[in-house]
Amino acid sequence: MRSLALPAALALLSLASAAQAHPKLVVASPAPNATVAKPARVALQFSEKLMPKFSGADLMMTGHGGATHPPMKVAATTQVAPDGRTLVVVPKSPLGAGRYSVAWHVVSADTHRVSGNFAFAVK
Ligand SMILES: [Cu+2]
Repeated sequence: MRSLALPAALALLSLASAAQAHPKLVVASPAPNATVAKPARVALQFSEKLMPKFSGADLMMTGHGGATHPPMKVAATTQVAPDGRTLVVVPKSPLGAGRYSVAWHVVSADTHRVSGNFAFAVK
């Protein structure tokens, strides 16, 4: 029976880890630490479908003109795209040259909450 028990245990283990998968940030545009020309939006694509009600992102300006300043929130709207797994942040007015950070938090369909942040620059 031992030869059967081990594969069964492994199968259970992989089921368990699939059920406990957390949403991961797969790709962001602008990419973390990138310097880009004025982006019309910031898009964050996750590995799992998100619950729109509990998912969002704050866009902050953290510096410009070579100086840093305390994070200033940028007026923007945030939505989950039709694919269900991409957060799209659209600033109300075009982003000026400077440094920005994006602080995101998402809850996936299986109720796991994950948050993170990254920075980018606009030239
Ligand atoms: Cu600034």
